[in-house]
Amino acid sequence: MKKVFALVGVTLITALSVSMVAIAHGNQSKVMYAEALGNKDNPNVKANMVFVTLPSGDHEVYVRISGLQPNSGVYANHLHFSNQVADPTCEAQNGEDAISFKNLVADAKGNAVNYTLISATELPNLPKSKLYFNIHSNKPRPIGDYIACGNATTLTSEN
Ligand SMILES: [Cu+2]
Repeated sequence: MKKVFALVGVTLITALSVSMVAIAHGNQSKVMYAEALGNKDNPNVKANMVFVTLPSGDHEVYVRISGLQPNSGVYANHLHFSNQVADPTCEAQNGEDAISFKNLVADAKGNAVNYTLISATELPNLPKSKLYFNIHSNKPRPIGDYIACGNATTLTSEN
């Protein structure tokens, strides 16, 4: 019996030191979040975007949107940033570059969700500028003006 307890103890200590090493090396996930609100032509549109950078460097992105016209097709959505200006915003729409997510497809209730996995190889570093999340109109062209936007904030950071 004593041997079993000793083994459990060693396992716990090992697990604890592994996670402490992970924290010491800054191996935590980084999370960005944006709540996108519809512009004045699309007041009912609302979306949430969660962008998680895993310790491996891969990124997992989840978007949920509501208030679209029922069955109204596919919507391009991007996290915009800039290599020209430090603080691109929704208001200014001045992020000339973007990270693309899977299209959002409006269902019969005008809702949609997507999930995009972006590998560390595809996106080795997060942009240095501020970021904002755009959902684009799908008319008159496939990627039109934005219908909803939210400035991204970082919820947790490496430390
Ligand atoms: Cu865009």
